[in-house]
Amino acid sequence: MRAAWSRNQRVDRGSHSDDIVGALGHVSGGSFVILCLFHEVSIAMPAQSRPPHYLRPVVSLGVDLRLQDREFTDWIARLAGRPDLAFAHLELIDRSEEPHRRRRLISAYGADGFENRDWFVEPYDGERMWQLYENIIAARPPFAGLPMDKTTIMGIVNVTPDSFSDGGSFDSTQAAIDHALTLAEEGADILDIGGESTRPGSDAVQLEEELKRVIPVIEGLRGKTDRKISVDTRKAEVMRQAAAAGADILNDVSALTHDPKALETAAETGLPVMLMHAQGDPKTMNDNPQYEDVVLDVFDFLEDRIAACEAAGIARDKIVVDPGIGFGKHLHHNVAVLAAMSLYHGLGVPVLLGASRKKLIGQICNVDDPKERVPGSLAAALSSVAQGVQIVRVHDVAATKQAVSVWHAAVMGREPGAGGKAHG
Ligand code: 7PJ
Repeated sequence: MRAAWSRNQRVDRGSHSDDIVGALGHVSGGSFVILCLFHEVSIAMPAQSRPPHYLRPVVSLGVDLRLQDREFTDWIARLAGRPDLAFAHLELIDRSEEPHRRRRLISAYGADGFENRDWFVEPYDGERMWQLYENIIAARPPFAGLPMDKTTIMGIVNVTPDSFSDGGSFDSTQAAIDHALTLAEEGADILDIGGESTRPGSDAVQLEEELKRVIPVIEGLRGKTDRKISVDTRKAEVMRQAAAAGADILNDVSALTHDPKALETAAETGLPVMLMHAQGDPKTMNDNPQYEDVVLDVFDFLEDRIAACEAAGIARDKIVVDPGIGFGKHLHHNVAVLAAMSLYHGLGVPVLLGASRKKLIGQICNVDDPKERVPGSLAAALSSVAQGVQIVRVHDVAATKQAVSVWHAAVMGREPGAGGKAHG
C-alpha cells in the first residue's frame, strides 16, 4: 500500500516531469542556463547535467528478513534483494549544496519516509529518485553463474615479475597455477589472473609479454578447476585470447576505456565484465588526482560506463562495478569511498571492492610491507561487506573467508547454514 501510493503518484505525475524534461531539451549550448518554468520559480542548473540527487542506503546488520513479522519489516527495505541485509534509512545527497551540507538522513518508510514522499516536485527528478531506490532494493541475478545474495571472494593471482621470479617462464606459469589452485582450495569463488602490474607508478607492459604471462596460466588452470576465472587486463587482444583459453570474466581497471577496441571486443566475447573506476594512467595517477566530490564523481563515471556497455550490447546482468581503491586517489579519497560503498548499489548491479594490502592500509597503520597489511585488509573487506558489497578481491582468501563467516554468524545470531530460528 505504502509503496503503491507513491508509485501511482509517479505514474500520475509522469507527464508533468516530461514537460520539464521537454522544456530543458530545447536549450543547448552554454554551460549554464536560467529557466523560468513557472512565473514564481526560477531554476539555475548546468546544461545537460544529471540531476544533483543521490541516495545511499544506510545498511542495517543482522536483519533476517525471512523470519521477522510485518510489524518490523514494514519499517525496513531489503538491500539488493538480500535476506540478511536491510536499511531503514537513506542518505539523501544533494551535489548542488556546499560539501558540508550535502548529506541528510531520511527514513525509508514511515509517513515522512522515502516511500511516502512525492518526489515529483521541484527540485527533485521523480523518475531519477525512484530509479535509484528501485536499483538499491532489486535482487541481483547471478553474475557469471555465481549467486549475488551473499559474499563472493575473488582471489588475486599475479603473474608479474614483482610477484613471481619472472613472468612468462615455465616456473612462473606453474607457480601461478599452483597459487591459484591453493586459493581455490581456500574458498575463492573467482580466480583473478593478472599479467600487467597496474600498481601506482608502474610501467606499461607490452602486449606480447602480457599474453605470454596470462594465457598459459588460464589454459593450465581451466582443466584443473571449475572456479570462475577472471582476467585482469586493459587490452582487447588479451581479453580475446583469454576468452578463447577459457576465462569466464573480464576485469578491466580502466572500465573498458584504455584500449579503443576493448568495449567492442568484450561484447564480442559475450563474457561478463567488471568495470573499475580509475583516474589517469597507473604511471602517474596518484600524483595529483582531482575530484569535485570523489564519491559522487566515481558514481557518475560508473553510471556512464554501464550505459556505454549496454549500448555496445553488454547486458546489465553481465556487469559489476568497482570504485577502484588506490587508482588515482589519495588517502582521503580512498576512505571517503570506503565510507560510502553502499551508494554504488544505486547503480543496480553488484559492487566489488579491491583494497587488499593496498597502500591506504599502510598509510592508516604505518605498515610498509604489503604482506604485513592482512589485518587491515580484512577490516576494509568487512566494512564493505557490511555495506552489502557482493564481491571482495583479496590476496588472503582463507583469512577473508574466515573473517566474513564469523562476521556473518555474529551479526545474524545464527550458525552458518542454520535455516531455523534466528534467536533462542
Ligand atoms: C584492482 C583490480 C581492484 C579490480 C588491481 C592491486 C592492484 N581489479 N586490479 N579492482 N586492483 N576490479 O591489486 O593492488 O581494486 S591491481
